[in-house]
Amino acid sequence: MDDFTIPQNWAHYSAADHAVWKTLFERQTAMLPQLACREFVEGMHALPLNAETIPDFAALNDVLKPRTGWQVVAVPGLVPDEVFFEHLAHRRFPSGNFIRGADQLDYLQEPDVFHDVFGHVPMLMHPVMADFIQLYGEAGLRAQRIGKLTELARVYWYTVEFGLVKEQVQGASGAEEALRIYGAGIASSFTESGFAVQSPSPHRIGFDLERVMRTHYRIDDFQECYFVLDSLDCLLDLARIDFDPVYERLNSGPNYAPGDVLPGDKVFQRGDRAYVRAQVTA
Ligand code: HBI
Ligand code: FE
Repeated sequence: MDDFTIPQNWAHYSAADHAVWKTLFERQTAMLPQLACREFVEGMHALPLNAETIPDFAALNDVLKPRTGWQVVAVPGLVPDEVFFEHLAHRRFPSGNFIRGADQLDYLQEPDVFHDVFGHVPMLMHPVMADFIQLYGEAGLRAQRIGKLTELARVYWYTVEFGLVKEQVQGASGAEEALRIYGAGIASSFTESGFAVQSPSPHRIGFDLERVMRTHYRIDDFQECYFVLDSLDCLLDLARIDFDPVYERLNSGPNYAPGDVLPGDKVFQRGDRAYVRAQVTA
């Protein structure tokens, strides 16, 4: 099977490409120490990332591979699901080798090198996330064979892409609990980083596997709901779960809209949904 990998062709990036990286990189590195979880920030600092140039995957892999066994491979953009899962199952993270244009800093349809490298690779330095994404790749291959990919993809979406995690931080009056970003879709977005953590608009609800697998998500705008892990270690439990009985239960019962809050939810914050309402009337 064609694995869709291509050479990164680092020498082909233009000065304008590097300049876009610099803009994105400087915005996120200024903001994330206050908003992202400790593990993300540590991963970010431990990697050979800098503002001036788009990273060279070979240099990233020199640090990443000895740490968690992962490596970054270049692909032209979105790849077929099966190809994507095969890579993940073998601890290869496919990264778009292109970068968005300066006119698309805040929105793009296909994952580019900034989303894939800046958003995902810091967490791939963490052993728990490293194991979780590999197991997700294996689960994805199976889910695809048995027609359950829609449900499984929601787990990835609401964790790896848009997850928040509880963290103890030092507040003005001692240790307090805060919600922090670990999801790459948030961490790579200037506008959504602040929104996800600080806005009164979205719901923030404790992660529950079956609840999440019944919940639709939006791909075209900020999330209406973020799911919160008690700690990153919860991903390990999640990775060990036998999904087959869960899939079985999902054959009946409801699906939920992104903005729903249910009686059984552990609500960290019920959003006022002001942002969503403004979009509808706009
Ligand atoms: N391809 N390059 C790339 N990156 C992704 O995140 C990606 C993909 N192909 C399929 C896919 N994601 C998702 O649809 C699966 O997680 C279901
Ligand atoms: Fe992603």
